[in-house]
Amino acid sequence: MKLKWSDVTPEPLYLRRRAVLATGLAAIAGPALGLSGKASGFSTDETPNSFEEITNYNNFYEFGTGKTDPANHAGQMVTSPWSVEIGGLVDRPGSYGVEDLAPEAALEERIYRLRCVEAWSMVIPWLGVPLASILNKAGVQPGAKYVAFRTLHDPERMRGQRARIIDWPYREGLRIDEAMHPLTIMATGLYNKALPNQNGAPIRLVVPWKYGFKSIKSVVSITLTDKQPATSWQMLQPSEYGFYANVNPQVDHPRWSQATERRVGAGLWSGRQETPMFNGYGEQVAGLYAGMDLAKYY
Ligand SMILES: Nc1nc2c(c(=O)[nH]1)N[C@H]1C(S)=C(S)[C@@H](COP(=O)(O)O)O[C@H]1N2
Ligand SMILES: [Mo]
Repeated sequence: MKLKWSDVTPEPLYLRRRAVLATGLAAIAGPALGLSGKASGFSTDETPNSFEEITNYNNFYEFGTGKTDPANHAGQMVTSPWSVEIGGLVDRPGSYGVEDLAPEAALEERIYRLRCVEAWSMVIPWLGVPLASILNKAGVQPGAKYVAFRTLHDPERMRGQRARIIDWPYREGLRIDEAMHPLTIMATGLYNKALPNQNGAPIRLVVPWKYGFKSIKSVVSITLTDKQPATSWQMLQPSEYGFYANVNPQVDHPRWSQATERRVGAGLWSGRQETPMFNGYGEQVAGLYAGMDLAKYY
């Protein structure tokens, strides 16, 4: 699906709809989660980046390592039909259609900050469903401790896969409690539109308190396991990229500081901004890591 700038909902209309959604979600989910305050408790009230920024400044190494490579080449990826193989420690393994996993009526808007490990950030209005709702469809067995994800492998259409930067396909993983957390979603859209290919069509993970590389795009398989799965960036450079990859301004990347970030599109005069612990989602997720040494489990 090719999107034009003119296809996007005009901003005033979009913001009004967003306000309505936020109020509704806060009423339903806020009290249940013990969340209060701004927006819905899930969504930030920060201004989203423009559709143009979100879809033209990307990391999707399957299409090249340049920031505009995905916008230029991801159109070649075939995203329909598409199915996601769910297997491992589940009651109902099988091949699931995207429409079954994320039916239109179940889609929620989540406006999340995205913090790349390279120290740039954006605010993105995703459309998606909680990953928990997908895992529950497959029936998680008690022995499942981790979830492993894989991206499509198609070197013919994914030109970046002809280079061996990564041991393709791209792999990611989460601990089961991270996967079941209400902030963790599988997105199928953004700005009220189907996900553009460069953002991980037709379905991708979004985990807002972790560095962006955890949010694996164009997912074709989800496997529940009892062992921590190998993940692409950790396989590539374990001293620089860990399994957890929680946003943490106190633990620097060996080659640069993680204390601050550059908000894409912020303009020439606004400086770098401070990066908050867990990308600002600490109130919701810090409990997942109680007692863990986050410098060791980075
Ligand atoms: N399959 C796959 N998923 C991926 C990547 C990738 O190269 N391949 N890049 C990751 C990185 S580093 C980031 S920052 C985010 C960027 O998501 P966006 O382009 O939608 O903003 O996607 C992540 N998911
Ligand atoms: Mo990233």
